[in-house]
Amino acid sequence: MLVAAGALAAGGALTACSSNSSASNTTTAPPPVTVHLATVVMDGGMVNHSGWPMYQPSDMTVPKGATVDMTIYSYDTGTAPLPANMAIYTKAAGVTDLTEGGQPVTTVAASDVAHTFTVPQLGINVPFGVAPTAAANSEQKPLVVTFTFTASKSGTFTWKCMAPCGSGSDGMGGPMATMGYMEGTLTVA
Ligand SMILES: [Cu+2]
Repeated sequence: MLVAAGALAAGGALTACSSNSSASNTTTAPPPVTVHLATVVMDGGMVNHSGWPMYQPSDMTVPKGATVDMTIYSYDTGTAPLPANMAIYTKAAGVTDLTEGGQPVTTVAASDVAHTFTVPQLGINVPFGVAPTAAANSEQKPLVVTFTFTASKSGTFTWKCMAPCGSGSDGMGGPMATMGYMEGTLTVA
């Protein structure tokens, strides 16, 4: 009501309305689309599969050309430090406005990394740390990771975690080598 009254007062009611979403007779390009995407990282205990942290969902689809506002809610409290030869994955890449726990982030110290969300073919890398320590007798809260990217290339791309959070001597086995756990697909269509 306030908006309508203001627009009328300004003598611009029709202009204000047509700028919202209805078709314009002077433009043929579709309006930019923003979509929201969310996934949750659970530790193995939460999915009854000890030692097998999991992204859920692990297969995601976004429209081509969309601006994707993505949120990762990570409940994992354990680190998986990146080794020196993987140091590149400590730096955020291919995304803007990365925040973790409400703070702007560009790099996560290798020793603090819990997981990454990495889409090699799209140049996207998002490292993040552990979930906040829960007070006694209170439920675990997630680390909230937010960022934005543009899905400009169509296809089905494999995303993966680059932090050695899995099994085996190098931490790259088990969930790190299994689709639906520490890897999955991002489809741009
Ligand atoms: Cu991981």
